[in-house]
Parts: sequence; C-alpha cells; structure tokens
Amino acid sequence: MNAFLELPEAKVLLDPGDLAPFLQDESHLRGVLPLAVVKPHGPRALRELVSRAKSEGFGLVPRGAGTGKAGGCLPTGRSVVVDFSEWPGEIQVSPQDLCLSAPASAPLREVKAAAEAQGFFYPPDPNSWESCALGGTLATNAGGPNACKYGMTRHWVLAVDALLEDGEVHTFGISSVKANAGPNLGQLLIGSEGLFGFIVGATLRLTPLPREFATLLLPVKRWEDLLDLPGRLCGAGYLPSAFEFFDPAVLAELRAHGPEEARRLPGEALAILEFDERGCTSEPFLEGLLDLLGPLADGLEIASDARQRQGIWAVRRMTSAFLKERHPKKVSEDIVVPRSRLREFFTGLDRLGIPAVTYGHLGDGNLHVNLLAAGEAEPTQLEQQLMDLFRLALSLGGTLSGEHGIGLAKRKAFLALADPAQLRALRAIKQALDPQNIFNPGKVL
Ligand code: 2HG
Ligand code: ZN
Repeated sequence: MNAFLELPEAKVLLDPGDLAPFLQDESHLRGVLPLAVVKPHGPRALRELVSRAKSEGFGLVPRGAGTGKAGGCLPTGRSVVVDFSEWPGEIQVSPQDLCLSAPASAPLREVKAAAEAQGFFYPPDPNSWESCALGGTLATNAGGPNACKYGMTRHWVLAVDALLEDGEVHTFGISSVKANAGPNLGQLLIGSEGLFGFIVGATLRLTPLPREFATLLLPVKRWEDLLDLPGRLCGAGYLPSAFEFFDPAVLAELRAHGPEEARRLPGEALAILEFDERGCTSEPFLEGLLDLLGPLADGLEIASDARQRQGIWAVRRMTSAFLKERHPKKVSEDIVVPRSRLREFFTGLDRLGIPAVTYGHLGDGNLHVNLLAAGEAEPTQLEQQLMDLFRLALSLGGTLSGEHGIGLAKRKAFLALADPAQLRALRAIKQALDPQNIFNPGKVL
C-alpha cells in the first residue's frame, strides 16, 4: 500500500486523473505531477507529513483554491501538494474585539459575508474574492481595488496560526491592534508564499461596514488626462475606496465583444471611481469633487442605485477572464509605480515599444500590463520585454508585483532585479526557518 494512504487525519489523492487539476492555477504555467495530494483534516496529518518530507526529501506545496496568478501553488520537483480546502474550523466574529478568526479553508466570500452579517467590513477584495480561499489570500498577501484606500491583506491580519518545520501549529499575534512584543513573525508569514511554513488560520481586523457609496463612471476623450488624477485627488484630500481604469484598447475590446453591460461604456478611456465615506453622496461632497475634476467632469455618470453599481463592478471584475478568453496566450503583469509617476510610466512604456494594453488599479498605481500577443512572440523576446517593463517600473520607484506575488512566474526576474541585500536576508531567514527546504521549494527564491 502507498505510504501516504497511512497518513492520519487526511484524505489522500494518488490517481493521476485526480492529481491533474492540481497542475494548474490561474497563471499561464503548469506544474509537474506530484507524489500525492494530501488534504489534511487535523494537526496529526501535518506533523506526519513534515516528518516524512524531511526524512524522505520531498517538498510540501501549499494550495488554497488554486486561484493564484503566479504559479505559487504548482508542484515542482518531488513534492506533495498540501490542499487546505478541508482544514477544519469555523469563522467566528468577535464584535467587541473588532476581529474575526477563520481557518485557511474558509472561502473569502464567506469571511466577508460573516463580517457583514454583523455590520463589519473585511476589505481585502482580490478579483477572485468569490472563489478564492482565505489561506491563499494570506499566503500571497492578496489585494484588489479596495487596496487604494484600505491596503492589502497584511494590513488586516492581527494573528496568524502557522505550521512550522517542527511539525506543530503556532500562533503569532493577538486579537488586538496593539501588540509590540518583539518583531512580528506573523507578518513575515503573510505574503511569504509558503516559503517559511504554512498558514492554517488567522485572526483578522474588521472595521465598521460602509453604508454609503458614490460610484462614478468617468469617461475621458484623451486617456492621458486620467494619469494625473489619482495624485490630484489624493493631494486634495479625496481618497477613493477604488479607482480603476481601462485604457482605450481594453475599453474598445470590452465595448465590441464584452457582455451587454460593457457595450454602452462611454469614453475613449474610462475610470471607475468609488467613494465610501459617510457623506460621499451629499451635494457638498460631489460639488467639491466636480470642481476638482474641472472639464474632466463632462460626461461623468453617477450610479443611481445598487443595481447600477453592481453592473459597473461586474464589468470590471470580468475583464481579466474576458481578455484571457479572447487572447488565451496573453501574459498579464501587475507592476506598480507610485501614483505620482503614472504619466512617466506610460511615456516610458511607449518609448520601449512594448505592444501592451493596460487596465487595473490606477488609484494605487498597480497596473495590469497585458501582452496580448505573447503567444506569438519568441520566448527570448518576450522575456526581454518583461524585463524592460519591470526595469521601467523599478526606475520610477515601483515594483514588479503589486498583488499577484512572485511564485514561479516572476522568480527569474525577481532574482535578477531584487536588491542583493534583500535576497541575502530572505535566504538567511529561509535557512533558519526551513533548513531542509521542505516548504514550497523552488518558489520565489
Ligand atoms: C484584476 O485586477 C486581477 O482583474 C487580475 O488582479 C488581473 O488578470 C490579471 O492580470
Ligand atoms: Zn488586479
């Protein structure tokens, strides 16, 4: 009998047909067949797995719902996929402590709904929020449109329950925003993509649920006119809870081939702006905003009800899948530049002559630069274009990933472009926390 079948507290998959779905995530990459997929149901399974990984020399690859964009959960080399979808635990909201605890297996949709049911808000909203698992969002430090105002997943984590290389689950952090007894190991694990141990649960910070939304469609005739707007708005004290955009090429594709709601989208390029503070639908607020927008306000549309708001967001949320369907071999990046450097970024992109279309999170400078014809490019040419793109972002004080992480997809570029001191420190931490390199080997570093 296969030794994995003897694991306690676990479901084990061995059949190649059952393993096949685990070779993919939402990136353009594929993994290799793992030795097994293990779905742990309790700490004994993890203890045993860690001990075997060490003595038999295989890697442990964590997996949430497989919605990652960077190949971080794909098996490589001799490895076992540890799928946390059946990890036990319940979502528990603590109104008095303004927090919530949940297992890694909890769907993010349910985490957000549990908070909302009690009048609270858990803001992180990656595009996959309706299908991803909390554990994956913690491991990748996921972000989405709301990050513009509310920050990334890490800004909402108070405590982390993590499996370390001793095979035990430890808790780092407490149920309070104040905790300062030494450097924060929990935060080191958030966004670590499974390199230092596996996150099995967390305690998350909540905030009162916003109840008022001003959702605006801002079409522009010259799309460059959008580029200074995030900086101008923030500089004037307006902080949108989301500021998204479609460049002319993406907007034209959506209008020509997208769903019904996309056919009527106005403008040469289009921004979606949302505010969620109290008073944001009041006349003084909107008048102040119109003043600030000046001539850009011509054509501004304000969503009049929740249905219209949902329609706008539905189009934005399906853009990635829509483009993927039309250009199956496209490569999509997620660089960031500070919002004050957006104009320079696009001038630089034009100068490089990279055939790319762009949409994404203009408000925080996180841009999804899509190379739609990547499938037809020579691999070396594509690699060069991506390196040029990353270098451009770095030269403007930005970075090569805003929300999707490094995983396998950006590993080579990360190793080439990161500050050597950062790489040295990360490798030293990896060596200290995982001396036998069992946790997600071959990713990021
Ligand atoms: C989004 O903002 C997601 O729509 C996906 O982060 C972006 O496909 C992409 O690159
Ligand atoms: Zn995004």
